[in-house]
Amino acid sequence: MFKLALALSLLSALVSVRGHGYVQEVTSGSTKYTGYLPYQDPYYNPPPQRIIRKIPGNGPVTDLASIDVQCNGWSEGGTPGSAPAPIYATVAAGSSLALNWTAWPDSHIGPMITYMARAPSDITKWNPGTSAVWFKVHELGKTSDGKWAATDLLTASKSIYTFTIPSKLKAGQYLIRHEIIALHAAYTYPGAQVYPSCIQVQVTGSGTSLPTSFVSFPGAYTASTPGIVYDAYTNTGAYPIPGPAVWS
Ligand SMILES: *[C@@H]1O[C@H](CO)[C@@H](O)[C@H](O)[C@H]1NC(C)=O
Ligand SMILES: [Cu+2]
Repeated sequence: MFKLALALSLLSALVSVRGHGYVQEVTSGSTKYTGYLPYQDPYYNPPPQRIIRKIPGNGPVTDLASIDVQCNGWSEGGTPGSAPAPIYATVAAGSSLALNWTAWPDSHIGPMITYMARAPSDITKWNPGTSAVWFKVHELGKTSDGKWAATDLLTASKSIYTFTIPSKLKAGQYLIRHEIIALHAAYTYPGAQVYPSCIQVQVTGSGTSLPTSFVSFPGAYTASTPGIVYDAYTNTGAYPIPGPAVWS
C-alpha cells in the first residue's frame, strides 16, 4: 500500500510538472472537500466519494461541439458527459466557494468562468445532457492593466479562485460548472483549450430567484463566439469573455 501511494504521488508530481490541471479541492467556510483526483481515485477500491464529477485526466477539451465540454467528459455506461458523483457539498446562498487548482502552467493564459444549473431532481443522478440549463454566475478575463485570470490572478491568490453563490438564488440542488479557457493556441479553431470541472452542491437560504435565460454545453461556445478564436499575443486590448452575461 505504501509503495502504491508513493508510486501514485510520484506519478501525480510528474503529471503536474507536465502542465494542464484541474480543481483539486473545494472549500466552503471551514469545510474542505477534496476534488476528484484522476491519477489516484480510480486506483482505490472502494473509490473515495467526491463532490466533483469524474474527469479522465488533467487535459483539455478542444472540440466545442462535444458533450465533453460540459464536465470534462467521462462517458460511463452509455451516459453522455460526466457521470454524477455520489455526494454533494452544502453551501449557503450568498457565501463564497474557494476552488483550489493544481499548479497552473504560466503559458496557459485565459479567462476563468463559472456557471450553475438547477437540478430538477436528485443531483447525484442528474445529467443535464445537451439541455439549455446553465446560467453564468461569475467571470474573470483580462484586467485593464493586462493581467489574465489564469495565470496572473490565480497565481497571485495561491491557485485559489473564489466566487460567490448568488444571494437571491432559490434553495435547491445545483451543478456548478467552472472552467479555465486556455488561449495559448486559440489563434485558430480548434485551439482554445477548455478545462471544465462540475461540482455538485445543495444551496440553502431563503432566496426565491432563478434566471430566465439559459445556455447549453455543448452549444454556448462555437468557433464564432467572441473570445474563442483569439490571438492572445497580438491583442493588447480588452478581452471579450465568451458566453452570456453574468446573471444579476
Ligand atoms: C490546495 O490543495 C493542495 C492539495 O490538497 C494543498 O496542498 C494546498 O495547501 C491547497 N492550497 C491552499 C492555498 O489551501
Ligand atoms: Cu496544457
